[in-house]
Amino acid sequence: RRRALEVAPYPLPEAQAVPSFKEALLRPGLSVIAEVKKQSPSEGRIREVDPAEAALAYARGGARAISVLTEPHRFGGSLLDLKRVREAVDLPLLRKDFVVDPFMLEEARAFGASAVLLIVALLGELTGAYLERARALGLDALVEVHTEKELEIALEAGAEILGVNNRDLATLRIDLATAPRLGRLARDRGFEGVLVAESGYARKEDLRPLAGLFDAVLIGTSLMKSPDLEGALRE
Ligand code: IGP
Repeated sequence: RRRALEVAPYPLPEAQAVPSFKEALLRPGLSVIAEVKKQSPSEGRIREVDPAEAALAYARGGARAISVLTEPHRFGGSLLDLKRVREAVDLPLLRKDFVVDPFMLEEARAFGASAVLLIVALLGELTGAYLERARALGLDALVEVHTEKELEIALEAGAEILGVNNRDLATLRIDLATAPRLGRLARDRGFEGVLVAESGYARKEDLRPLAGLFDAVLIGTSLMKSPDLEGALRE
């Protein structure tokens, strides 16, 4: 165990019991992870919203889990947003951030997350070590890939929840063919875990290629932009 992992930059609140992210996604049908996201690099300002109120509307609309952006500079999020959402709803929460330090896992746990996002494009061969650390803290990990090479690393690392991002994080471009393509490839390679399609979903018919292949879909922008958060989810 590396010594650096034992040194906390600041004291954290004691972690509370949280519901299982993985179990929630495995319920029958395509589970929706609804995202609270006030701004993004591709959209700029999306919506001025109280994260707790948005999460409540999502919960009433039938979301099975909620993703909360905590990244401050590009996405206008914070750990306080995560904490507020934790206090507002009973659903499992995903801490959505660019995790690049093990301490961010401890933070996620302390502020009420059930799961963290691990982006293979950022972590590369370190993905397995982060996955192990997350597990040791009782956190699920959504391991995000966008290419075949990244998929290989994720499978090698032992990911149990695999997220295929339709958005290329370098160009910010969306291609909705990415998720079905890499999802199928993952299943062909024997992946039996939870499959999550991410980014760019705005219309009901966009979800059709996911049926029977994916367990869940992560939707942010299109929900955030709709005047009625609860109604948009029910559709
Ligand atoms: C949601 P969208 O297009 O519905 O807003 O996408 C989610 O997939 C997106 O926010 C996301 C993301 C990320 C954000 C996926 N991976 C990594 C920040 C970092």
